Amino acid sequence: MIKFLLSALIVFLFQYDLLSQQVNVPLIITDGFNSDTLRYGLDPAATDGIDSPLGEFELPPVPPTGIFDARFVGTGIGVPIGEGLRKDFRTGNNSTVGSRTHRIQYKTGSGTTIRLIWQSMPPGVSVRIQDIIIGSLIDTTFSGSGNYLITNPLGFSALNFTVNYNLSQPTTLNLKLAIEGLYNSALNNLNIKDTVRIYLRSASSPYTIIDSSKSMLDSLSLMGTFIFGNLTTGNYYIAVKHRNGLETWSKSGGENFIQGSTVNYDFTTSSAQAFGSNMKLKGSKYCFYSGDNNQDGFINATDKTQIISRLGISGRITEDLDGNNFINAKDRAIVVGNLGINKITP
Ligand SMILES: [Ca+2]
Ligand SMILES: [Ca+2]
Repeated sequence: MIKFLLSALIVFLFQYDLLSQQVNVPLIITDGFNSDTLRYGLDPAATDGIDSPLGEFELPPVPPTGIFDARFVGTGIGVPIGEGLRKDFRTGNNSTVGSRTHRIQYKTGSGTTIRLIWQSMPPGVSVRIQDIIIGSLIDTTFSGSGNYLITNPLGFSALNFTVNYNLSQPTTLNLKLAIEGLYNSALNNLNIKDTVRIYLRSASSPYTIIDSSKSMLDSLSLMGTFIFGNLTTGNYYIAVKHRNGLETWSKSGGENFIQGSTVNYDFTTSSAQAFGSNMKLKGSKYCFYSGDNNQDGFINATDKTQIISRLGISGRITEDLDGNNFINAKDRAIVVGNLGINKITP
């Protein structure tokens, strides 16, 4: 029973943490005899002031000489936290990119030095500590696990404590598409696994490229997973490039991407899934046109000539439109069937 309650509690805490999107980082401060754990971080509900719902509370005044103390203070940085806090959270969440400035203040009890100890800081979080006199007598940045010794805590009794958060969460696109030449309609698969590159482009003119990602299409599922690290929430066109496929964009208006979450898009279900309905039905699947061998957005005589010049050659080369590792009349027939087809974009 106790075991069950414990695991239920762990599940609850884990989920709560995910839901709250809170970032909570400990910092141990010790004089070698006594120590305190301060906590800093981000919470969507936090303010610069004292947030009692998050467990922040104002400490009593600093104790007299000879008694150890460590706290966050607001002096000199314009933060309204009274006598100070052990826990100092600021507005943000687990995808924040930016910095937050705190100030730590400490004094020894029985010891003569102060040591800062940090362990397993979250990836993407780093802290710069600087003296408050000129900012360069102590100036060091830390992350991960480690510690820092202040040998003269009377001279340096407080430090500016700037936390840099670079927590942007990657966004995932699960994309399904078929490329005409590679698609085998009888088996409903691709003859080979092949690489495609996705450009996410702004949904409004001039349709700037915001991010790109390369991945392999699975030959059985016709799917690839693409990870984007640079995009913020918004509407984007999914523009697809393949070594001999005609560049094809997703349907008019763009798709909504929420940073850190997953988008699914299937080009194969309807010609309307492509901008300008620029796809070809093969069997039951709508496919990207094959044959833009020089990737200029036109399937024309130049692409045909490129195939003819390589007839009879073996290997994994651009002009092998059907992916059988050989350039022959079948590849030529595909490009001939598509002559005059051009890419269509907004
Ligand atoms: Ca071309
Ligand atoms: Ca071939």
